[in-house]
Amino acid sequence: MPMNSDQALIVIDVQNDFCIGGALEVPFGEEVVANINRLVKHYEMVVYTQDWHPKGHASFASSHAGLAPFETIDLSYGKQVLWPDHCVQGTSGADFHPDLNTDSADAIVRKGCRREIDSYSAFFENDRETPTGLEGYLRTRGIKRIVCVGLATDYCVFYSAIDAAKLGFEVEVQEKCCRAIDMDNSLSKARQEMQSAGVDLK
Ligand code: VGL
Ligand code: ZN
Repeated sequence: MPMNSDQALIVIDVQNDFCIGGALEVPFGEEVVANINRLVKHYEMVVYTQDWHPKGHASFASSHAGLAPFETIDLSYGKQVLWPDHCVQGTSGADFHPDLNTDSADAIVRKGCRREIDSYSAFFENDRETPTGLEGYLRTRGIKRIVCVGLATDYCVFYSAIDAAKLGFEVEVQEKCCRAIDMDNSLSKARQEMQSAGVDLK
C-alpha cells in the first residue's frame, strides 16, 4: 500500500463503551482493533474520533422520563435515537480500547460534547450544519481522500463517510475494519446510501 500524503485514515469511536461489555456494545466491535492497528502503519495522517458526552446528554434515554433506549424522539434538530448512557466524558467507557494504538495520532477529534445536540459524524453535529472543524484541518493539510474505519458502520462511520463525500472528499470505507449496531435494517440502508453517495465500500 502506498504512503499517499493526500490521504487520511479516520478511526471512528473505537472506545470501550462500543466494545464487548460496554454500555452500548456493538456486536464484535473489539474485532476491529487488530486490523486497524495494522492499517494505521500505511497512512501518513491518522485522525481518531472519540464520542465524548457530558452527563445528562440529550441522546441518553435516561435524560427523558418514560422513554427507553433505542426508542426515538423529536429534538429541536430532528429525529434522534435514544441510547443507553455511554461515552461519558472522563469515564473508562469513553477511553479508547486499551489495545488500540493511538501513539501516531495526528489529531483526536471529540464530538457530541454539547449536552443538547448529538454528533454522529466527525464533520457535523446532528443538526447537519454545525461543523466540528475537522474539514478545515484536513483541507489545510492537503487531504483529498479519506478512509473511514471503526464503530459503528451504520451510525458514526456512515454519517462521517456521507458528510465527507458531500464536502467533496473522495471517500472509502473499509468494512473489515468496521462493525455495525444493525438496528431495524440500518446496516443495509447505510450501505445503500453510502454507495449512492459515491463512497467506495471496500
Ligand atoms: C455511536 C450511537 C451513539 C457511534 C455513537 O459511534 O456509532 N452510535 N453514539
Ligand atoms: Zn454517542
